[in-house]
Amino acid sequence: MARIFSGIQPTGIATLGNYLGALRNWVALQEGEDDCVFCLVDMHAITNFQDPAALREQTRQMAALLLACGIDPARSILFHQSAVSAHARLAWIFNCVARMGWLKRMTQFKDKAGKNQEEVSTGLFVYPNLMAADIHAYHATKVPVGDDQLQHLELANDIAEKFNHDYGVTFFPRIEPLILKESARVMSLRDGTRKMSKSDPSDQSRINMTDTADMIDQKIRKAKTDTAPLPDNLHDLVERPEARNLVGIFATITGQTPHQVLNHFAGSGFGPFKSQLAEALIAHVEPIGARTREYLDDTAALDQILRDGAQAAAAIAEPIVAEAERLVGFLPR
Ligand code: AQP
Repeated sequence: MARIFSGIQPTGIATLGNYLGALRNWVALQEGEDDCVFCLVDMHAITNFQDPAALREQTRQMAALLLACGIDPARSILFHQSAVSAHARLAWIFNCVARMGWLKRMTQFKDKAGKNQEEVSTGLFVYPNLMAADIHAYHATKVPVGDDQLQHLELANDIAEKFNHDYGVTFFPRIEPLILKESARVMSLRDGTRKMSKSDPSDQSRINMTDTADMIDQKIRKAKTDTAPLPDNLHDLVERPEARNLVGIFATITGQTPHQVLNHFAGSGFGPFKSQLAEALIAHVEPIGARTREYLDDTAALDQILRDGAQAAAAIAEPIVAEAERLVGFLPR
């Protein structure tokens, strides 16, 4: 039996992108044989400034949403990262193992910092070291990731290898990415070349998993498209990123292939397609939003689930990180 670790940043309300690309896969993974550890990575979230009250609210909202999606605290560990100090302690050790040159090559840092590299937080720069610590603190060997995180996983393996080499041990295992065949990349409703993001300033760019039926309907109707009818084959969507994105969402949410969707809508304009898409999305998303609100109505119960999760997480991570601290030469705590 292996251990799976995955995290999500409470930087806003989870989007349809987070759901189709990650959360629904997490729910499926907990049905399998492996132990699952799911983490609300609030320490990663503050690499970009977060209003403190909003961060607290978003962390609870994300916990409620994960539960509403089907994460079951009786089967999986669900907690917030800052509640388990082992993450920060191991991240510091990894800050001292990883090399500047390795981090400078991370494309996500370059993308996120853009031309502003002197102004972003040092936390954003060492973010991959904390991510490596998140995983290695549990000796997790399987991590479900999208393509954009593969480079960070390779770095986590490089860090483990250097640690093992420097201290003459075989302590941290190799991590394998879990590339799920169904994992879908969902793009912005305003720009089919940018991914749908919970922190995008435009609410119209995304479907939030707590949006009401009216909001979903309105956002899909206003979603950017073009004037040509839908084609009968995928090749003709290559140059039409917005149309391709909507067809992809339709296919994923209804359990069809994009090809089947096009077979059905070929030659039609976007009107009927969009209304069926909105209908399918509402049927899927609205119950999750309603359950999320129910969990949020009882903050005390929600906080207790997170506290229990943190205790279970610490029971695994503490001895592993204590051993890493011993290996580097720290006196016992
Ligand atoms: N648009 C997307 N399509 C498919 N998968 C996505 N994920 C995020 N956006 C999409 C997947 O969701 C998981 C959790 O992501 P995260 O919160 O840790 O960070 P992120 O990838 O940076 O997600 P966001 O929504 O874009 O957050 P912000 O706006 O805060 O940066 C990951 O598995 C990710 O692949």
